[in-house]
Amino acid sequence: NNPYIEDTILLEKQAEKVKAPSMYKVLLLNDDYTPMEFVVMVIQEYFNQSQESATRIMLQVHLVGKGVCGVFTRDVAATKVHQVIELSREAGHPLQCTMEEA
Ligand code: NFA
Repeated sequence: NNPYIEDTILLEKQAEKVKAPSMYKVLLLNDDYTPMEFVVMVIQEYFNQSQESATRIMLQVHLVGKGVCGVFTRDVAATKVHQVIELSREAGHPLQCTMEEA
């Protein structure tokens, strides 16, 4: 009786596949050697935070052991992790950066 039933079913199957991308937190981990100013600079430059916000995140990492710098799609999060680690190694610091599903 519904002449559009087959098209309707096709559209419903397609719609089921359209979902928001998984989001990932990018975290910095504390260590005993990376200078605080370097961590603040990294957070400002790679996570677009003000000096005040970057300082808050750095202190959270320093005091609690880890802290979230931002939440991104998987590819963007992975790129940030690699960029932060690369810059830290070039600067001779052991700073660790990682990602986990939000
Ligand atoms: N704990 C480091 C220090 O005392 C500072 C630091 C903060 C390192 C956040 C890594 C991440 N110099």
